[in-house]
Amino acid sequence: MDPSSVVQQIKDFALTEARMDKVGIAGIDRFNESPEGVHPTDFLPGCKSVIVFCTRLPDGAVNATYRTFEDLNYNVHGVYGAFGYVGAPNYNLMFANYKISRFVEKLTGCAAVPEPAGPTHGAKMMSLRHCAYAAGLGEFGWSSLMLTPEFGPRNRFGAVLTTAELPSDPMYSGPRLCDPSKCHVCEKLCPTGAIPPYVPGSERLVCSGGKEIGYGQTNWSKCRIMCHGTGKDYNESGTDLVPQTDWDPLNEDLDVIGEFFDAHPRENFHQHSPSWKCGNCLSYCPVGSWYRRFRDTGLTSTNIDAYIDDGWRSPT
Ligand code: B12
Ligand code: SF4
Ligand code: SF4
Repeated sequence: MDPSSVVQQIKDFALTEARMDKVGIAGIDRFNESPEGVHPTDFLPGCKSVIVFCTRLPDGAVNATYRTFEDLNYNVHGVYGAFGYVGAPNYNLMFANYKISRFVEKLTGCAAVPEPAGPTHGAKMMSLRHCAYAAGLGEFGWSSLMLTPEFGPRNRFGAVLTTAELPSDPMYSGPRLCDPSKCHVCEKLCPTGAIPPYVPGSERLVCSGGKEIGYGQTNWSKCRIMCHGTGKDYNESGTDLVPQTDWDPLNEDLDVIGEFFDAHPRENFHQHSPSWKCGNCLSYCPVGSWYRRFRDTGLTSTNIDAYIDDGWRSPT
């Protein structure tokens, strides 16, 4: 069968039957720089292509983070957990993965492996943001999130690995989406300081498809303090699980998170512990029509321009 017709059928299926918002393909050579253990062939021997897709987060789900941080209405944050993070988006991706992998197997006769989309499904995972970059869906932002021109960071990714050899999509070649020398929104609005200030030369460099890009070295322990809901406003412990003064925790300082949420599974929403209790870097990033979607609609009253130099505007 003509490879371009196979690709077209797979993409049409992903965008219609599987209801994804974007799809791209990365040939196996795009993963030449994957670390050992998370290369696609570690998951599927003989893997030749990775089909990567995303589901856009509804603006109404993103609204829940504004209500939490701007109105201090912590109860609303469950809406973000359910419809912006671990609930609907992960399950939407899980079913899309399943459908697309079955379609690819039927169409090509080759093996197709659905990759889990989030921690809900356990096990070691490939890095889906690197998969999305490799498939040309967008570029990394300083926050380390993957930005698509259409939705900025407000999308979640899924991937299907296959032994079918499919032509790669071009790498993203539009205007640079993020300029951390001018935009400091994610750094300044990160409540734990997990996202460092931009310092030239401090970025983590990655390369795929001959295109190198750098992004900030986010401190995951600091990020987890917020995402896992350790603050007393975010769980029923009555106290901060990790002292608010401990802004540079070691992994063992965070063990208490697992212990608390193991004992309070009601608060976890099908996960080992919640991981949706923040999301500011995702919600306030200007890329992806932020002003039109969120400022002009009145969903947020935060003046992100206070954290942008020289009137910089994202190209999308
Ligand atoms: C665990 C996890 C977390 C943890 C820890 C984060 C971490 N990266 O360790 C916590 C809870 C803190 C977290 C927070 C958030 N997360 Co999270 N998280 C994940 C998860 C489930 C696994 C990440 C992981 O450990 N990957 C495995 C390691 C190997 O990958 P890595 O660290 O990215 O890769 C490193 C290397 O191995 C190497 N590498 C790996 N593969 C490759 C390939 C190539 C080609 C190259 C060159 C290099 C390379 O480069 C990296 C640098 O060392 C992913 C889903 C997934 N499977 O990707 C979502 C995921 C990264 N999270 C996501 C989101 C949305 C969030 C939050 C916004 C959640 C929220 N509260 O709203 C925050 C954002 C924080 C931020 N600034 O990025 C989305 C990101 C979407 C996007 N637009 O980019 C993902 C992709 C889930 C999804 N299905 O879309 N998350
Ligand atoms: S908030 Fe600004 S610096 Fe951060 S990722 Fe988005 S565009 Fe880049
Ligand atoms: S999710 Fe919150 S704590 Fe984590 S990096 Fe983003 S803004 Fe910072």
